[in-house]
Amino acid sequence: MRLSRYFMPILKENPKEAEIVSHRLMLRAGMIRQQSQGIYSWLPLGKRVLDKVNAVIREEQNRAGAIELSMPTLQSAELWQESGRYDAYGKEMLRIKDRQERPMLYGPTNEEMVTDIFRASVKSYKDLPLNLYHIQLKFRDEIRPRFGTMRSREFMMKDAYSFDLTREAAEHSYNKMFAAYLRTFDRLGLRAIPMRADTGPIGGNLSHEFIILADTGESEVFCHKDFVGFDIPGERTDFDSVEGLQAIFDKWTSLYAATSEMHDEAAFNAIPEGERLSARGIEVGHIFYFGTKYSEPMGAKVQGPDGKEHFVHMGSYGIGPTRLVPAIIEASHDDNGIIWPASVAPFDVVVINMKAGDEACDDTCELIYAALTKAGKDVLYDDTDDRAGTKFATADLIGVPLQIIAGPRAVANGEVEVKDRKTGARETMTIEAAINRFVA
Ligand code: 5CA
Repeated sequence: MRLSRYFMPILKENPKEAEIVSHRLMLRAGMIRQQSQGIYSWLPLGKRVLDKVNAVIREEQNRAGAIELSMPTLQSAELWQESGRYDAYGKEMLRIKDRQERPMLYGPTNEEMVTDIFRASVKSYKDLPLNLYHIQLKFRDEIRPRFGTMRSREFMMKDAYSFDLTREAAEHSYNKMFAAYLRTFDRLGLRAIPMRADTGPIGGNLSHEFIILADTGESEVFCHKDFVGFDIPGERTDFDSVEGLQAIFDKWTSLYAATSEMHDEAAFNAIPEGERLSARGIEVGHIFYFGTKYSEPMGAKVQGPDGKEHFVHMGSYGIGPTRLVPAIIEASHDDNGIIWPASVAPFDVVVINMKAGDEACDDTCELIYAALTKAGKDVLYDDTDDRAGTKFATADLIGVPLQIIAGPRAVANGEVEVKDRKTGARETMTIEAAINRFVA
């Protein structure tokens, strides 16, 4: 992508409305724009990051055996009347009428709709276990939308829904998502700690929030310090192994960890003082087991091996991609801007032409740009005629992990500089070596 032809509206000044660093940097880097309170457009740079976050989420959901589909944002009120949540959900639900005056709503979550899909076609235990997910916009008319896309009214959610014949089988499904979440957040460069949580309007009795520690987080959390060093389940995790996944779950729930709603002061104080962690955190995922809460009122049942009909045991599993993007920034930035983990960086590398219009600089940059693009890298080429200082500031602000800097003096020697955004380390090398470093 040539920056001269891209759309990346950088802000020079710090936007006044931004209270936390991630919101400030997302606005400054031209990633998002507020359209009305708590409702955002994702501009091209932001969209790239969001897509990469979703790609990681999708890979790990698929690895754990979940199957992707797509459900609509608008739902009929009837489904919610069946489950009894239409009246219970309150003012957070945006209610709409169509031209026939039929009550509709903008979905805040999809338990009812997915249960409807399930009951229409699944009739036998032989089709279980089943886990269906989608990545879709949601709307919740939050009283206090704030911090940009961290807590917005319209937001994206990956929501998965599992169906099983028995409680034991449903616990295995729960553990699959538990392990998948540990892997997902790790791949996004985050250390998320699962904590016992309140189930709120989703319901049920088993629930964990995945929390990343951050001073600007909205949740107050209490846990054992050792979680910070726990091993993440590897790529070869066998998601079909009931014992293997139970062992992961048991290990990650063996020490105290709870949000303020579930906090047990006495249990926390039983931890030796030096090993206690009381901090603020950001909830990036939330998983629930709620048994037959929706399947019973909505009549979602299958025939079991005993020939009888059984209401299915369900769970739901949410991740907030549009919250994860600012959460990653909260965890990874410096005074100059964002520092993206490679897995979600909008570009792999930025090529900075320090003197656009200079033949040698132009040729060198074009050569590098073409070679890296051919090698399948996402390359941003700063071919604008801005001052070098402005270009450096922009490259640092948008947080691309590596920069290749081509200035007239180095280019005259057949060389360029490669800068690591995170460490700031610069290395001069031949043009060929620079290309090979990325292609290899
Ligand atoms: N149906 C269940 C799980 S699929 C559910 O709705 N869970 S939730 O309410 O906990 O939301 C799941 C995730 O969506 C949260 O962990 C959070 O990451 C994200 N999320 C929820 N509300 C917002 C919001 N207002 N803005 C941004 N992200 C949100």
